[in-house]
Amino acid sequence: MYPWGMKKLLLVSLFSVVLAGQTLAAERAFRIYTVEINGTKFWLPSTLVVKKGDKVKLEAQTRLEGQASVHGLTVPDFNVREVIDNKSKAVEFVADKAGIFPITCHMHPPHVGSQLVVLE
Ligand SMILES: [Cu+2]
Repeated sequence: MYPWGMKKLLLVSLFSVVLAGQTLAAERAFRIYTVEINGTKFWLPSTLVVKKGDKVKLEAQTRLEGQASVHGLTVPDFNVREVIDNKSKAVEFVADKAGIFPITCHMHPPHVGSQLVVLE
């Protein structure tokens, strides 16, 4: 019922509307360090903010000496569980759900490391 040119135009328009509704996933890279201040260890920066669907690339390293230099980097909601020492280690995952998620140390449970904020 539509001429071929009109059908093509309709298809292109429809495709554009679908694409405009999508937020393209990006790659978010962070360099994070464990530091200790007055006996409390935590990750810096303490809050990482990304968008849902982003690939999160962390370069994690502790800035502590000797035995105390080894800590866990755990983001249970994204199945991340790594042991980090004072050499840089790459950790990658896709933030496929929105919310506020704790980042902790699985080796020393009382640590409250930091948080990942995934925006919708
Ligand atoms: Cu720890």
